[in-house]
Amino acid sequence: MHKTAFNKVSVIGLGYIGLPTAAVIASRGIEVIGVDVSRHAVDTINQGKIHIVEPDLDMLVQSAVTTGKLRASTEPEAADVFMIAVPTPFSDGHKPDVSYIEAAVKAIAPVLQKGNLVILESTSPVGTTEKMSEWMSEIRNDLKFPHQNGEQADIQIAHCPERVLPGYVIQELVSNDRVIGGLTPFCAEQAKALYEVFVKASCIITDARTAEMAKLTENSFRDVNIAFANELSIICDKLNINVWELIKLANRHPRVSILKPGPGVGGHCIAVDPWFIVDSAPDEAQLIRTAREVNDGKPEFVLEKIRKVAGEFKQPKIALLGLAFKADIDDLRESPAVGIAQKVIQEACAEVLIVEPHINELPAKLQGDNVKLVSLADSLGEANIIVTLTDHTVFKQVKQSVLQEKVIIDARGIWEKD
Ligand code: SAJ
Repeated sequence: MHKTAFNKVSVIGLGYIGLPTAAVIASRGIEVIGVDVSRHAVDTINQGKIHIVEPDLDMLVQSAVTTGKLRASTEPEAADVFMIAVPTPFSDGHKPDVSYIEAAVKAIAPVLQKGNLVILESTSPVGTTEKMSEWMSEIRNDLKFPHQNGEQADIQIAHCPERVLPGYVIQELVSNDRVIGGLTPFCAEQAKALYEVFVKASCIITDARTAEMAKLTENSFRDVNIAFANELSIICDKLNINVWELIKLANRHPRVSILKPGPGVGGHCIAVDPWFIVDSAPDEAQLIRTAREVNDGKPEFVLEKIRKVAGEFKQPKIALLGLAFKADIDDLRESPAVGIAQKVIQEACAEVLIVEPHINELPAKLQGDNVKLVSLADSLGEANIIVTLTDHTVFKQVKQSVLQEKVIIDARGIWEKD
């Protein structure tokens, strides 16, 4: 057994998880080298700047780069620890796509040395950590890996799923408990020692498969609960009941805590991860699959409302407030708001004014003759129909008097009276 030193940590993938993790570890005085395939990301970070929006991350990266503790590169190099934080999307038919993990693992394999620790942070289908061990052993048959050699392995491998909430990443990286699953108990112990360098909460050890499933379970739990709220909103619409008031009243029960309905579930996590469970157990995961379908169906419900209202105007001008998948971030990934906007534009049922304070230009798929990106003030002045798709704080601050003459579809319930 080779105890791992933590003098140099390499973080593979400098996105929403990898970059904050790299910067936090560097802030503890450890040398960190961040690796990403994007030249733009690498160059931006090496200038002490960031290519994503996340509160407080800019300051942290700037100080880590200035003190020389963090630098970025497009090429992996030798280190004591490798942390993999690359995307795990799904491909057609909601099949998990672990090709980015495979590519990352194959890229680091040539620089691995005896005693190294490799940690998978990316949310992954059950069995991926074992596969990582196999992929690396195919390239490095001079080294012993845990899937073949157990505690006698030269390389330790563990899964520690990231579980930080976008918008609160810096805080939650330090304050959230971590679940650490090793391919062997020694792998888990080594990974735990690393996380204890920067995590203030508990680091709990288990095996890799349970850690993989724990992460998928957390996000599926949330998806199922959001689906409940979304289904309620559709039922209430049919029964002519204000769902927001209903939820507020039901939540006064000491054991009821219903989440918020919305225009659907977005982001790269909750809208994706439950499918990994469905893929592993298609016949058994019935509730989890249905929840996904309910949430994926919600944008069409909002669209139907928009079409109906637009049909009542001679010259409908619709303001769509928000494209990001949730409040106060710039992330448009898997955003139901983007899908809704795209359909409204394509169907050309109105002139469309999009308000998204966190972007400077509309994504290509939302460009067209009948659409423009405008300020909140302009949209409120010009539009006759206003649809809330993201609950950004600035939208919540709009004075009710400004909305009086407008038709409102408040899919986020941001203007509901308390
Ligand atoms: N949403 C609702 N109603 C709600 C709560 C959320 O419609 O009551 C929507 C949001 O608007 C958004 C989507 O759900 O479109 C997901 O947002 P979120 O805030 O629930 O979660 P994410 O995707 O930003 O982050 C989740 C977190 N997981 C859990 O809370 C269990 C986070 O801790 C994970 O680290 C992250 O997924 C991840 O990376 O897996």
